[in-house]
Amino acid sequence: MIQDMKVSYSGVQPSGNLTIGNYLGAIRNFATFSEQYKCFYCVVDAHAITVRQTPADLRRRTYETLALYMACGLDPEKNTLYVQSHVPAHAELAWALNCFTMFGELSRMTQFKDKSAKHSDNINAGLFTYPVLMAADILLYQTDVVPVGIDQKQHVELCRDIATRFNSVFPDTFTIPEPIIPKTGMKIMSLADPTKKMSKSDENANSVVYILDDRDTIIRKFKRAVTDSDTCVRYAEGKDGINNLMNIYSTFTGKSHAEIEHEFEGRGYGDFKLAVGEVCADALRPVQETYAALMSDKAHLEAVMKKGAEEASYYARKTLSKVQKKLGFVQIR
Ligand code: ATP
Ligand code: LTN
Repeated sequence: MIQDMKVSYSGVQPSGNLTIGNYLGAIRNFATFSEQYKCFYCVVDAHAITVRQTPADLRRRTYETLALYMACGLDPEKNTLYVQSHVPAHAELAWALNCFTMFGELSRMTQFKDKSAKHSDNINAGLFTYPVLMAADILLYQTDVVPVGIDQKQHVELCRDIATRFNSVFPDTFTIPEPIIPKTGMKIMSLADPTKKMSKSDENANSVVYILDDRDTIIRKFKRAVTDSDTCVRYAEGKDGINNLMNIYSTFTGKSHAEIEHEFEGRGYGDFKLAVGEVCADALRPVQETYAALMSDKAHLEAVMKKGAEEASYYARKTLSKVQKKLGFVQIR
């Protein structure tokens, strides 16, 4: 709680062009908390460097991710929007929490196993302790809810375990957060391999629909999406490609699977794929227009970053100094 309001916190890595998975699973939902919660949404650049990044790209994507937050409806007057590296308390708390996190717990994290398989030449300690920095992000703001896609549920659960362990030694330090996973859109799959999560760092651009793809590209990508040899649009086990397209259509339109099956009865996959492409392109158009306007004013984005960093630092320092006192660190002013 901050000033009698519950707190919502989430983050996105500036590690690539954002996808409709990031949009439907996370960012689109962030704005729904703005009225009733005190909201902090962070561009987590420190997390992004756990995988090798080209510095100029990381810098550009940091601006782009902030602009996309705003284009997706996050008003910087109502939400604290900021960049993780601008608030050093994150790194400081992460160190303390490292000392309350077990090697075995981190070894079990699915994202660590996946990413270390994918980047076998660079299995660095940061990749291993990534969830501890994420726990620090969340716990610094006494967060109540963390809106994320289902792939991040395990990390939020570890954060709860770390906070509970810390609180059992030093009572009343942290609020224990809850993950909030959307009912639809929680896991958008790759269009080329619908058994794999759609991911912004996928090398095959055709498997991913980016928030900033133009209408023709969106429609072309959906047209090419891998499906099956059946012809009937229905949700069923073993039809991963169609199930994924139905989930995407359902998340954009609010229609249930039964309604979608009814709408496309007697029509082939071609019609359905075109319809998915169209609803997606229509929904993204206003986001793309606002984004273009925001990106043309870098000074404004920097002003938002600065204000966000000041606001976030105020709350983060409060929690950090409470933790430091409890741990027995000498405070000097
Ligand atoms: P990377 O490929 O670099 O690991 P990513 O595409 O998985 O990145 P993140 O920055 O790790 O994206 O995730 C930001 C948010 O988007 C998280 O809340 C995550 O759960 C959500 N998210 C990412 N991909 C998907 C997806 N395919 N479906 C639903 N939610 C997703
Ligand atoms: N690990 C997340 C990004 C992230 C995050 C957070 C999400 C970093 N810090 C705090 C929620 C809360 C990811 O890879 N998607």
